[in-house]
Amino acid sequence: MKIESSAITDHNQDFYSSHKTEIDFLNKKMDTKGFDLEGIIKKVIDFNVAIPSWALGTGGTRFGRFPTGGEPRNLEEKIEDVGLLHALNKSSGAISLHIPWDIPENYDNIKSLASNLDLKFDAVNSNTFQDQENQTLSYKYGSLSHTKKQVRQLAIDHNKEVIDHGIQLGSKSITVWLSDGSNFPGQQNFRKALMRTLDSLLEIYDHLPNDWKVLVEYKPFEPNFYSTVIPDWGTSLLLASKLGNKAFSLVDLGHHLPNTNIEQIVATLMLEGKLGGFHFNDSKFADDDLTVGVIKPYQLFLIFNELIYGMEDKANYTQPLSWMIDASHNVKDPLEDLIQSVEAIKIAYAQALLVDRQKLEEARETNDVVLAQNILQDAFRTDVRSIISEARIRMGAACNPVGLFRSLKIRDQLIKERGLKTIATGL
Ligand SMILES: [Mn+2]
Repeated sequence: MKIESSAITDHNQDFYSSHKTEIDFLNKKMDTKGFDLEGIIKKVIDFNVAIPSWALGTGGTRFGRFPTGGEPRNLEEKIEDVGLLHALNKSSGAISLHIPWDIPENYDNIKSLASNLDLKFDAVNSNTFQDQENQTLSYKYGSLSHTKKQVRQLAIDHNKEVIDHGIQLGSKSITVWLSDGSNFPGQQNFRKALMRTLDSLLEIYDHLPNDWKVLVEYKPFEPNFYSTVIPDWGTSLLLASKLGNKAFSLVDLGHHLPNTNIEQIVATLMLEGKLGGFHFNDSKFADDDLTVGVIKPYQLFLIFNELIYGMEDKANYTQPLSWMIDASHNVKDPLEDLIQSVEAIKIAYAQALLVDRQKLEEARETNDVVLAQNILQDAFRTDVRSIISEARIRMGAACNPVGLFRSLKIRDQLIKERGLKTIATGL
């Protein structure tokens, strides 16, 4: 299905007068504080977040799965769903594919479908955390770190193949997340496993085109519960540094132990010019795949505060980060959930743009702890939703995307088109 632009215009008309009151009020307030609201609106407009193909279907847990209905059955329908999202919010203009779940049958058809919906292809993702049908060697005991050379070679070749698919589609990066690790003390030689992983990554790195990046993702536990080969940002940075200047670390918010100071990790990686990508989600405990900003919005704001420092540091920020949502959980309509996630990201970004950095720096230099805290919280407690709405209106997106999604009965239409019992590839 397609959303007509007239549906969006009509929808926005209903919001316009109340929105105008709110944005005018905020504009006056920010003006007296010396902020350029216009510049902030432009930055919010320019901020796009890629949607992963696996977030378009209802996620499951190891206990079960409760599909929503009308879920995309193939790559074409996944792209159509991202097209719907992008039509509603004009901020989800890229899709991130997962190979082998999303191997295109015809590159040209897939590319023209995407470009008709104003979508690009973000990072491609490899998968060596499960065995594929007819796979003769198993990843049960690891992939790029496996003790057997033949298994490592299978995983290396797979990653090269993922890069080749990405080249055809116009992607510029590959994200490597390994589930490799061990479940029991003694099972794995840490040193050998890390060295084997580096050797494997070097082979993959050699296959990268010049204008490509490899993003090395880390995770402290799960599916392995004693150790993972790339558990933390230190190991990721170590590997990325050894690989070369086309290799970067990728921070996934859910891939940290509780209470980790993620904003400090962001600050350090960006100072080193080694942060390449970002996966947004939220969690109460670990990799919970919850909607961005639903549990820890202040942390998200603090992370954006550091991301802005990083992006403004022109000497070390030489190429744009890959921004992506990485979440897939099991009770909401996946499209409504993604709309909420993109909104939460933009809110945190806009709030962080309202930090008075000069005053904050002065407070820090004079060790005025109270003032420093107040400056940050003053920005965090500003209601910036009218900025997000203003950005949406200017881009031709819906003022209230979830509201329009519901009033147009998009899920009902998708169920009518695709059926109630549909399962996306890979889920
Ligand atoms: Mn991730």
